[in-house]
Amino acid sequence: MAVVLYHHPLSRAATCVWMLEEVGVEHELRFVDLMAGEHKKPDMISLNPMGKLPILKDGDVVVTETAAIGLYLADRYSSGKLAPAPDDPGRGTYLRWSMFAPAVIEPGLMAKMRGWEYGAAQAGWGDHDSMLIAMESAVSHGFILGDRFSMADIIFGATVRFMLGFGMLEKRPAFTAYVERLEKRPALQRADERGAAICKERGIEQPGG
Ligand SMILES: N[C@@H](CCC(=O)N[C@@H](CS)C(=O)NCC(=O)O)C(=O)O
Repeated sequence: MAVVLYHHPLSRAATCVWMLEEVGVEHELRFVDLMAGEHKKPDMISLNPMGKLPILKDGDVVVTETAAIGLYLADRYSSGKLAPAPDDPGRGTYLRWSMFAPAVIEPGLMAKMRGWEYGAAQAGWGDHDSMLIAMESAVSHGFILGDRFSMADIIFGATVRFMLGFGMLEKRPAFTAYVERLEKRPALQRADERGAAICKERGIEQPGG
């Protein structure tokens, strides 16, 4: 099979399963045992020198970084649908919030949780309150592109969903309503079911499960 996702169900690779389910491309999930340190073995390091999941292989193309995997899959297999075309007026908004998740939300919430001291003007993720207001502005009107669901909603939305689930993000109404909208997606439900089935099969305990 051309498309292979190196996967562990309790990792960001779970988000990539949702991406693959939405895009509808045939693929294989290749289990990497994070607990046994398989992601630090030479064959994995040769694909991702960071020694981290997820890793997507599409033929000879290797893509790491969850957001990049989403943008790649949408452009390659769902252009004009999950990815607005380059000349679509929604393209800028789509890219903006796709990048916001790993560049601002992830470090911003980690900084908050760990009580990091930093200068908000120098740190790319800025101050916490501004970040929350920006996030609300992105999703309070529906999906990132309004009525149109796109890959940006998986990249941004999976981050919001995960951070809410782990109590790292304030439960503001705009965020909880957004996650409710996302959880209606059959592709997300299928991805969750696949993750749960792999956990069951391999005896992996799911948080809260
Ligand atoms: N920036 C990366 C983060 C990847 C990452 O931190 N993956 C975690 C699992 S969710 C991992 O592989 N951790 C194992 C380790 O670093 O040893 C992305 O967005 O994909």
